Amino acid sequence: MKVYFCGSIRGGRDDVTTYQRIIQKLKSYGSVLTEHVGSDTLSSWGEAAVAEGGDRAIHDRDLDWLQQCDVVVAEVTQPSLGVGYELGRAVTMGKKIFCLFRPSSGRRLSAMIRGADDGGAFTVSDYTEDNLDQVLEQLFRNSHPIS
Ligand code: 6IA
Repeated sequence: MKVYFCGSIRGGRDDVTTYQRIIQKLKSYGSVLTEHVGSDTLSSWGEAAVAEGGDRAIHDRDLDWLQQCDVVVAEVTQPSLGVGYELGRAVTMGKKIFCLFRPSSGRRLSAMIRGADDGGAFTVSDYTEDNLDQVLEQLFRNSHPIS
């Protein structure tokens, strides 16, 4: 199974250790196409230097991976335009989507994400640092992605 993980990059890197935890867990279900999202060395400003082809190349490569994946997992606590865009594109591609939100952050999730939960292909799950593993296990137990 190919998993596309979304997490904030230029939107802010406050939750990067949580992204790393999620990615580690996701690797027990399949290959994670976007492991760099959890990278410690990817600062919110410095990634342009790393990406030789610039923003266009990042966008096109990510959409290509999004097309290939079986399931999209997005950590949506830290607001990110890129993550919101990826989710919108994933919906039109008909992908299975799991969003993870941490209410203890004190933030309120966008109505466009919370309100997209249809109890089927698009789900939003609230989690805590303590129950993250169990929430992921439950999501993957109940899902039947293609291949
Ligand atoms: O608006 P944001 O930057 O917060 O958007 C974050 C989302 O867009 C993530 O879920 C990524 O999938 C995608 N994204 C944004 N910037 C990059 C990027 N930069 N590389 C890959 N995906 C990105 C360069 C990284 C470097 C290691 C080559």
